[in-house]
Amino acid sequence: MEITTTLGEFIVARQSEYPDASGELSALFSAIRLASKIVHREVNKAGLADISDSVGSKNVQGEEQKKLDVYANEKFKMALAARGVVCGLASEEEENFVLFEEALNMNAKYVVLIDPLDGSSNIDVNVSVGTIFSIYRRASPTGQPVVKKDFLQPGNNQVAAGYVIYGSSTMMVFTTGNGVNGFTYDPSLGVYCLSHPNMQFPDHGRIYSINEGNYIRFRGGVKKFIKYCQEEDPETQRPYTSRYIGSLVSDFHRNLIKGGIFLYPASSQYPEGKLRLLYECNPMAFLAEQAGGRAIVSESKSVLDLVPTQMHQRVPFFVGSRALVDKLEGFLHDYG
Ligand code: P6P
Repeated sequence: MEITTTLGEFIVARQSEYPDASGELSALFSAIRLASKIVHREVNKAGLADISDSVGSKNVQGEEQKKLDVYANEKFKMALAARGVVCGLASEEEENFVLFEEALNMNAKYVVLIDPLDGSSNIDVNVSVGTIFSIYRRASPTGQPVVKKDFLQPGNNQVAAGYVIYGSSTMMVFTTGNGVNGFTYDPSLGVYCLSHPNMQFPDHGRIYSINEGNYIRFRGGVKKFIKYCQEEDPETQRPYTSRYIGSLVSDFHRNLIKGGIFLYPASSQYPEGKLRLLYECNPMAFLAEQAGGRAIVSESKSVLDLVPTQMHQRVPFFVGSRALVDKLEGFLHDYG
């Protein structure tokens, strides 16, 4: 790949569009970029090192922690603390939010919420995984320790959000509220290069992504939508194609490029839904809307409008091409 624009050049060039031209957000992105390169290196040799095993502990979700989960969490935490531009962090791997107590950090204006390695159960079978991040300005005054309300902000308050997908290539896809851009990592040069400028969800699509093994546990509207996708109708190019990787970042990324809808509904197994609002649904919803798509938790309720109440709150999640989310919404309205 010839060098187009590196991530660093892109951020500097567009710094003038950031609400904070002082370069703090640029430094924050630099920390995320560095940590992602370290995680990329470890993910790509997981099969060789004994790093993909479980550590024998469970996270606050009660999920088995993989060594890479813990490793990725530590690397992002260290990189973000070191730059002095983040005053606190919330993570899927941390029960409570983490204070960055260095004086420099206490005066920092940003908080970061992160799923350091989403889909990590797939590492043992060599399926792509990802990091998801979400950035807010702190809600409480600078110069004092962050408090819970700094993290329980509605998704509409996000300053920036993105993901890193560790797949056949490693890519960083992010938004600062001015559209979505994708950068592919070139390990031989150690830089991310702009490869997918101005990413947009196709208005329509033929892919639906849902764990159909849970069909019997879904409510009527979701069941009706699944059957709609499976009906024969050449005019609307149905039946659609079912594609489900079981790694949110991978399913989202494919649908962003090809068009489609991802669904993780509430069910009898997960009455509130499985995915976490703060560091999975909100950042992906911000990206989706910036890319011309939609993200809802239920009929006419946008993910980004929700005011969170808990750090690890789960919500139903429907995200993707506008026409497909609209269609699903109709079934949720008619059938619940
Ligand atoms: P299920 C991975 O564990 C994850 O949090 C998301 O990345 C993924 O979309 C979802 O769970 C898969 O869940 O129940 O279908 O295995």
